[in-house]
Amino acid sequence: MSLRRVLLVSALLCATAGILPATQDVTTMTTTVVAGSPSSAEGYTYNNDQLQVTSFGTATSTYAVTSGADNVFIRRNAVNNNQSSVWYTTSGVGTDLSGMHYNDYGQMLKSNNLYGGSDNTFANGTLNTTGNIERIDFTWNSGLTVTNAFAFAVFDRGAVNVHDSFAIAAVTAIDASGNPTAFGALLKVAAGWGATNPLADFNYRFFRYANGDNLTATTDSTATATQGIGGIVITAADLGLTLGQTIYGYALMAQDVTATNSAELLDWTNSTFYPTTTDGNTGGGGIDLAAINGIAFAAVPEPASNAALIAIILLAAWSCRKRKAVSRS
Ligand SMILES: [Ca+2]
Ligand SMILES: [Ca+2]
Ligand SMILES: [Ca+2]
Repeated sequence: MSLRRVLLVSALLCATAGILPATQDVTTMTTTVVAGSPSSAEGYTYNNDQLQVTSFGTATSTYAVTSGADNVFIRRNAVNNNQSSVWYTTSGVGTDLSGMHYNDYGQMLKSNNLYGGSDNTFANGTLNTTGNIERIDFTWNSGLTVTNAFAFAVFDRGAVNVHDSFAIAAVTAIDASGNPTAFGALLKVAAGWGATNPLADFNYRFFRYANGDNLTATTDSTATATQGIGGIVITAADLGLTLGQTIYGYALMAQDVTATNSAELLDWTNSTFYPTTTDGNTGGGGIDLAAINGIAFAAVPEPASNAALIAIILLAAWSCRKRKAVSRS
């Protein structure tokens, strides 16, 4: 095989081995239960179990957890009530809850535990079902290298086909404390995704808080409901990233963000870019994140990288030449 032919075949293979397909629903989940010992908080018994996601599947790929974020930052406006809403899965015994009690909203969000999450995350207002959250950042201090297997994922509590809209952008630079200093392209995901819930309906209880990220003194914990969990994969291509690029995490926002560049995305206290009137509807800021955030995933087995493909082709070409040389001798 001539060198020109090797390069042509390599180029064709590289073109088809590009970045994985765009936003796909999560259809299956593999989980591990880490059992805890019951304890009390805010008048309830928490079993302190953790239902961890270890991998999940889409129609075409399986993704496994590769790492967790070092930092989480909850960015709030100074206009709406300084509130948070959380849900915890009920255990089936009296008013007991399955998971762990978290004292901090951000730590709860990145705890890799399907037994809890946030409710109406980006809804703005004064009702106790709303608050002042505009952006949530999950960052890795040492950065992540973008491969063609790399992905993030977002999980929402809700009914099939009515999962909430949101916006997401990769963090492309951070300061010494892990705060984003630059963002990549903004991706808006419309409401109505999730034709399959990989976690079936369960019973849960709402907890409302009126002290920012502090989750130690609930103002109301009377309401209960039943829903499942859906998930959606966000690939490097979805975020406009290139192979080999170093990123430092991602930020979630409501879909009504009007920012069109990195400088505007950074400016979460500017109501021109981050409206302080975001509603809690499915097509607004009503996303109910499962506590599976700030996790990097990778498709398994990892698709061969472009470099690996070129190496395989060159090896095959070399082996062909060698065989020809042997047959001539
Ligand atoms: Ca939802
Ligand atoms: Ca808002
Ligand atoms: Ca909601």
